[in-house]
Amino acid sequence: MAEVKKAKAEKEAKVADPVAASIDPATQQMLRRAQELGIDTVWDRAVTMKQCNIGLQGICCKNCAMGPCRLPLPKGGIEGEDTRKGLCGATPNTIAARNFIRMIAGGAAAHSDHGRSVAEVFLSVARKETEDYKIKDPQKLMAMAPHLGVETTVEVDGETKDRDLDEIALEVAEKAMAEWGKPDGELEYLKRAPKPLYEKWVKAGVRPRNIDREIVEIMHRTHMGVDQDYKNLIKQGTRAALADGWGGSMLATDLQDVMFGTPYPLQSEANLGIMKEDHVNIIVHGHEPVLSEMIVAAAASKEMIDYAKTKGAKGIQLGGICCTANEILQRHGVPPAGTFLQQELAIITGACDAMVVDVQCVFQNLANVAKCFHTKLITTHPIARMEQNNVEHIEFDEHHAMDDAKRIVKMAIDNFTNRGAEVMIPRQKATQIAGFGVESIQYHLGGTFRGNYFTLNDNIINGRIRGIGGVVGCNNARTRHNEAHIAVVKELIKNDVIVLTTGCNGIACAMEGLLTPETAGVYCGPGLAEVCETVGIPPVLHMGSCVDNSRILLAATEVVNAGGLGKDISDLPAAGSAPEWMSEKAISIGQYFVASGVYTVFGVGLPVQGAPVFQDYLFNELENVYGGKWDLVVDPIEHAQAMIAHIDKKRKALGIDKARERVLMDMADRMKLESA
Ligand code: BF8
Repeated sequence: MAEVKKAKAEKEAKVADPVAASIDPATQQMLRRAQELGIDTVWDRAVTMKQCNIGLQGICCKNCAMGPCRLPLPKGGIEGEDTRKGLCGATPNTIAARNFIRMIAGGAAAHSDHGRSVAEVFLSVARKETEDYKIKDPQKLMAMAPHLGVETTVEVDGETKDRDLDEIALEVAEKAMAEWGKPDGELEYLKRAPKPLYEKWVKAGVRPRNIDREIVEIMHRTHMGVDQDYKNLIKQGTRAALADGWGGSMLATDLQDVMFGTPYPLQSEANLGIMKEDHVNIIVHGHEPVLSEMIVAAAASKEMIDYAKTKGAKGIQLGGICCTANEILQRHGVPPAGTFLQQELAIITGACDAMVVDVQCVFQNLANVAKCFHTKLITTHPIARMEQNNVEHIEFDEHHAMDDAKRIVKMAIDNFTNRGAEVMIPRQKATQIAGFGVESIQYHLGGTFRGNYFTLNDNIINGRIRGIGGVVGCNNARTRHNEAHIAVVKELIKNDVIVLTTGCNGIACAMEGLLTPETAGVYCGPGLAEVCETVGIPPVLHMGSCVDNSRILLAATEVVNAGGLGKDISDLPAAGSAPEWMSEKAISIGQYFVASGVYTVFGVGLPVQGAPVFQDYLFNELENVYGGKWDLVVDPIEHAQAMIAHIDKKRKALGIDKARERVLMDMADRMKLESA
């Protein structure tokens, strides 16, 4: 009844109810503020704009001009043969599979084109064409080189010597660039996966040949009148998704680490309360960190801080939204001002002197909101411009990156004095420890002396840690902001499941204060709490942006390699989750996790529900091919419980389902378990 009343009130008012829109008080406050000022936000638009029920179920085909053909499920479900078909005869399975893999193409393209941009900058570094970027982490370069087939040593007169670093960098850059378009072979990084997984990909015939080709082939196969077999369509979807996770995204992560530094744990804060009334506030938003890295440096320079002081500001406060935020958080401790859904709200504070956007997850409505304030909205990427005339475009170029960054920071400083009286910054912000990655987990769990994943494996085997949950992904204005993210994560850690997070889930967890070691004593089950307290880590480890989901793949591989928990990722007591997803990138990530052997649960809904046979293929049969499968569970507690049930199933299969005394396992013990 209360729900009906609320819906009715919303309908009459045509604006969102702030408390129903978000669990976060800062967001609620700013949403109220927006409504007072008569500025519409994504939540208000979600009240007035109804979703298309047929599109939601994935059974609308608009791939030719005889359509759109809409194939709704008959009322009361399908009895007997499913006779639905489009004008050309396309079945619901074909249509849903085409739509699904087109989403994979979109997601894989976004991640991988980001990776390509990074590789291009790295090529400029290797060719010494830019002064602004350098190799910051040569160790990471040496670590990634062999995976691209680049030698790091050379034989001279029968002696093995280290190769010149510049030479290695150039070859790595060229090899990396070739991954997008080489004519023969397969992606080099596929062999980083555990061998049994690689062999599954060989058997299924899904090894990506090069990144671009797999995405193009999706567009060809889903053109009118081409691939008409949902199994064959999803096979291509898998190829493109693997080209993302084990290709474009992984290369983006590696090369960003080489140029900008590999993240190590650091302290920061999160939420809109990081903005400061007496400072120049610059918010960077989007995904590619190449420009924001320079903005971080420019904003920290004495020259710019002194200049800000001449305008009456006490300093410069940099903050972020979305995954650009995660990138500069992980490496520099710059605090995120919020998740994807809070982007308009950062401007509505009235204290945002410049918002600098690059690519992906950027609302076009930002320009309309910026018009109501003094905020300079600056686009920076040639492929992502806005039509509104209040938007400035400063095109970033790696050859004069620092000049571009200084120009942008100066523009923000000059704008500080133009602020109106309408500043309102919520006070909420939470402390967080972020900056985890494959390397730092290894270090944290064993120190420099015996740094390895053995300690993690031992604690999983002895049952203190029940399993691993990867919880990632977006917010979605069709669900209550952050509610499912936080409920899923809390339910997992309560049940001793350690959580690896990326993307907007990472920001949501930070806002909720879940990214501190102290959280362990409050929310975790006794086993996980004990491990976190002993080692000094939070129970939720922030691994970075969405391209950094590749870090989760590699961490899982390290767990397999450390022994005792099976021979493949699909053997691990682990599960993946995206409770509030919305983006095509999430579908690509979901598919590469499934194809890497992970049981992957989505919330919200999946656009396959109108094609039950195709859905069943994703939700059940894919497990026979890769060991991983999709699932959809909307209720967050049931969602987490489904992950826990899967983790328990895997523990049982490994013979570690009985509570065990903590014993330090040696290699012989682990081998015994493996052969059990
Ligand atoms: O790439 S989690 S809303 S910001 S798509 Fe976008 Fe989703 Fe956030 Fe990062 Ni990922």
